Amino acid sequence: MTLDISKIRNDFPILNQQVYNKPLVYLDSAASSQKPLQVLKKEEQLHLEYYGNIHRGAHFLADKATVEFEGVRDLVQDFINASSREEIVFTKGTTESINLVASSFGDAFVTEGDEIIISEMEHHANIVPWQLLAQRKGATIKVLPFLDSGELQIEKLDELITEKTKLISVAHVSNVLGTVNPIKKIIKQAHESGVKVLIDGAQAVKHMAVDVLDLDADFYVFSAHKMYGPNGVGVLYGKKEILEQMPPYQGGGEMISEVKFGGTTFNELPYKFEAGTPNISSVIAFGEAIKYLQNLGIKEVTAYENKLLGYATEKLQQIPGMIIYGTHHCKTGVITFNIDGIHSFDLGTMLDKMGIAVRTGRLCADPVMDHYKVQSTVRISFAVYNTTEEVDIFVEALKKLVVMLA
Ligand code: C6P
Repeated sequence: MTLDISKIRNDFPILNQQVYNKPLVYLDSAASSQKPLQVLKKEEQLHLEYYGNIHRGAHFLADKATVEFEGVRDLVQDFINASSREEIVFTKGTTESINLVASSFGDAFVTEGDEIIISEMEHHANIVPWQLLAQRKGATIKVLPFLDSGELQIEKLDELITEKTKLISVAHVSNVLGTVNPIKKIIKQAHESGVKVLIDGAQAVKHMAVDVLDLDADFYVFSAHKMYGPNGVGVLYGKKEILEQMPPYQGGGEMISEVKFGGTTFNELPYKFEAGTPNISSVIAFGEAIKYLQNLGIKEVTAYENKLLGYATEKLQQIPGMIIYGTHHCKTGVITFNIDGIHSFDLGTMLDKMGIAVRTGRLCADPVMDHYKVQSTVRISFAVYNTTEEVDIFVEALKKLVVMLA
């Protein structure tokens, strides 16, 4: 079944506007995607009809909100094919999910002299929490490098994994290079040495089907706001037997079973990791984002976005001075580039004035910038609502800017 993109665009009224008297072309969905009406309406409906604090109320509103909230946990479980709903922990986002694991798994399992492997293409959110853990515990961070094409050098894992390795944490898809990493292979190899693996799926979940059981991932984390959901919500998937052995991340209401001044017992999974009142309205609206993607059909979405990526790549390669970072054939979602002799910030600012929203800068991935010895880049990123016509508008704008600024 092919997707009806103009029908899809009707679900995103924000796209149908002019900025600086130019039709908006939104090419920044890797930073945050826009939200369909279904998501926006759900949040409004909750506040108009049945808002109440969850898990605590002895009244109709609280009960209804609780049922809806817990229903979204089931939707997430189904969406990533987890074996049980207890394995789905709601967080603020990918960043908090990684911090939770670094803190809690780190406390339980990482000791002085241990090693954690991350890759050279990680977002800062998948670097800094491990550095903080390493500092606390006297552990070491080792880095799996990538080739200029954007391909991870996974053959180097053999020499990187030692008997001291406790965890490998790697992106499913790079937010700069777009590379889709061979995570199933990485996980298999890690498990052969008894090493656990966390997958940062922030840039993957809206583009492709994710099956945590098939991957055998120990942890898989992502944010709702990059997959048509509200901001302020993320997911930590963790295998039940590992989560059970991990201590709580934060203390407070909800995460306890019984509190005495002499000592506290903790709640069962997943509540042990959900201290305090969660982001009730955003979680409930997130359910609509998952349904939205499922109704479109994730396979159709993948195929359409890959077509867009191929189309845009081919057009961009024809622009003189174009340098694309990340040219691996297994790629999705983003194109990061510079044009020889033109500053990326100038391009970004001028594109904005032409109605085209892109991201510029270091993309929260300093090591990737260092790899290519660049200070800054321009990135375009796609979602299912983008069109080849928008790519044409962007490419024509870029051609004009090359003439103006070079
Ligand atoms: N990348 C980008 O423009 P949060 O902020 O917690 O929702 O996601 C953090 C994060 C973690 N991992 C990867 C691979 C990411 O891409 C991001 C967020 C955005 O590339 C904002 S910096």
